[in-house]
Parts: sequence; C-alpha cells; structure tokens
Amino acid sequence: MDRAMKSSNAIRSWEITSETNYLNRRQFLRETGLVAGAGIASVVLPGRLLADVRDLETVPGPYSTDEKPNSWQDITTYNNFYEFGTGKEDPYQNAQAFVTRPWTVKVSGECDQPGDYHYEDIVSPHTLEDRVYRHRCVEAWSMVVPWVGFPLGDLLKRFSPNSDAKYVRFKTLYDPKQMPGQRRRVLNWPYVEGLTIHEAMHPLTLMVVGIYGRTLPNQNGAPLRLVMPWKYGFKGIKSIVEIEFTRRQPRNSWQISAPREYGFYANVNPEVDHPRWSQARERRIGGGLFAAKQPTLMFNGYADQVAQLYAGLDLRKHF
Ligand SMILES: Nc1nc2c(c(=O)[nH]1)N[C@H]1C(S)=C(S)[C@@H](COP(=O)(O)O)O[C@H]1N2
Ligand SMILES: [Mo]
Repeated sequence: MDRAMKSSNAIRSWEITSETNYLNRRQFLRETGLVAGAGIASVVLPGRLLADVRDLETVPGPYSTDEKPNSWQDITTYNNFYEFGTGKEDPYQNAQAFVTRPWTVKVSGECDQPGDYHYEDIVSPHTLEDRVYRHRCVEAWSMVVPWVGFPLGDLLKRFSPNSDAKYVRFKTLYDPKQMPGQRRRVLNWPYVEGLTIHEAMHPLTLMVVGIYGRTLPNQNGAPLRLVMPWKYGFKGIKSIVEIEFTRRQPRNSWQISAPREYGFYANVNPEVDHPRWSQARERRIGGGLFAAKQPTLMFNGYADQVAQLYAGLDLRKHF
C-alpha cells in the first residue's frame, strides 16, 4: 500500500478491528470477571496514522449506558476541535502529526501540591475504566462513546486543593505551529474551560485517556481531555496542559466569544433553547441522513446522578 492510499478516507480494517476487539473484550470481561491484559486486544496497526494509538489495560467502570456505542469511524472522524480547523473532518485530517509525548500538565492556584506533572505521573496511579457515556454537542447532534478514563476527582485530590478552591480552570495547549486552527482568531486562544469544584469532584466526571480500549486519537483530545456526560460536549476540553484551582468563577472559551449563546454551566437542558436553535431534540450521528431526531433528556439522561448539584439554581438564568 502506498502512502497516498494509507491516508485516504476509506475505512481501514483496523478501524473495524478496534471496535470488534473492544466489544469482544467487554463480553469476555463480563463472562469471566477478569481484567484484560494488554495482549488480549492487540491488532496490527498501520505505521503512519494513529501511530500513538495502543491498547490500554482497563476494567469495566460504573455508570455505563446500555445504548449502542457509535462506531470508531463516527467517533474519530466527526469532531469539534477548532485548534485543527472548524470542519467536522478537519481534526481527523489535520491532527495526525500532533505530538503528545512528552506531555506536561502545570497545576497551580489554591492547592498544596502545585507543580509540573508528566503525563505518566498523572495517569499511572489510576485504574483505567471503560465507561460508555452519551455525548451531546450543543449543535444538537449526539453520539454514544466508550471512553477510557478515571475520575477527575481522584486526580484533583492528589493536588490537595484548599478551602478557597471553589472552581477549577483548564487550559488547552497553545501551539500554532502544530495547531493550524490557532493561526486564525476563530476563538480566543488558548481554549479554556471551568467547572465548580463540586462538578469536578463528581464521580461521573472523567479525565479521559482513551476510546474503545485504546489510547485517545489526537482528534479526540490526546493525550488528556475532560468528559462530563451531563454537559454539552464543549465542556469537555481537549489536550489539557494546565489545571488551576481558583476562588472565582472562570469563563470558558465559548462564553468569551459569544456570552449570549454559551453560559458557564452548559448542562444539557432541553427546555433552554440556544438563541439560534432548539435544544429539545438531537440527531444521533451514524443514524443516517433521514433518521428521526430523538428527544433530548434533561441533564442528557444523568439527572438522577447530578440534579442535586444545581438545587436552588435557576437553570434558565444559569444556562
Ligand atoms: N481544546 C478544545 N476542546 C474542545 C473543543 C475545541 O474546539 N477545542 N470543542 C468542544 C466541543 S464543542 C465538543 S462537542 C467536544 C467534541 O469532542 P469529540 O470530538 O471527542 O466528540 O469537544 C470539546 N472540546
Ligand atoms: Mo460541541
């Protein structure tokens, strides 16, 4: 196979293989109750694309939905990652050469253990869990994604936040040489995001390092990104290089660029329309062009777990 063919958009055998292996492995785990060893799902990967995508050792985590996961193809070719372009296929096309090792995360602010932490220091003390979550973009499309990660709160506790740590602010890498989208001011770079400390410590909130039992493809936010399934996808900041504990509520990139359209909370709320479109329904990616839209659930279906975080808040005002 020549280089041109390898980088074409055709579905490659490994894209299928990685799903099949994952599904087989989950079934295997359920049946045997065993933890997967690194070798179980090994497949031969082509050298050039996704050279960094490797099998991860994981255990089944809690909170997974029974909905059918989207395909590897859907999840890795239909993305929002404006650092690599604003088109849905741009991140897949433009992020393949993105260098994610070595990777350092700077931890600062209201905590007793600030410092620069290597990717390995961040990840290695944690058990990686498979968690299948609903994923909904404010643009009214949705997917179901088998993430691999660990609770963000378990990581944050290691930095010993103090009693003034009311919020946590995250920042994406700023590197216009590698991230062609950052050469245009479509957003105020670098991308930033913020959570309340209670949202950050919630057991549903994941620091994600993989998909389908493999390391995270660059276009999905390698090597580290957030996922909070009850929030619009934009809260899931990708390629994180900074974590800061703050006293005051941080703004996020979308709020900075369009404060009327995007708020701090961004809880999935079918009753609060985006100013330019309805939030009541969503289009499941992979369902085909003519598939009916499905109703959007309050907190994306995670109300039982998270509604108490917002007790007393007017969710129309705090959108
Ligand atoms: N750094 C960064 N993080 C980001 C974005 C982005 O443009 N840059 N887009 C957000 C939006 S709008 C969505 S819907 C999700 C998409 O995640 P996915 O591509 O893995 O589905 O990433 C979020 N995180
Ligand atoms: Mo989004």
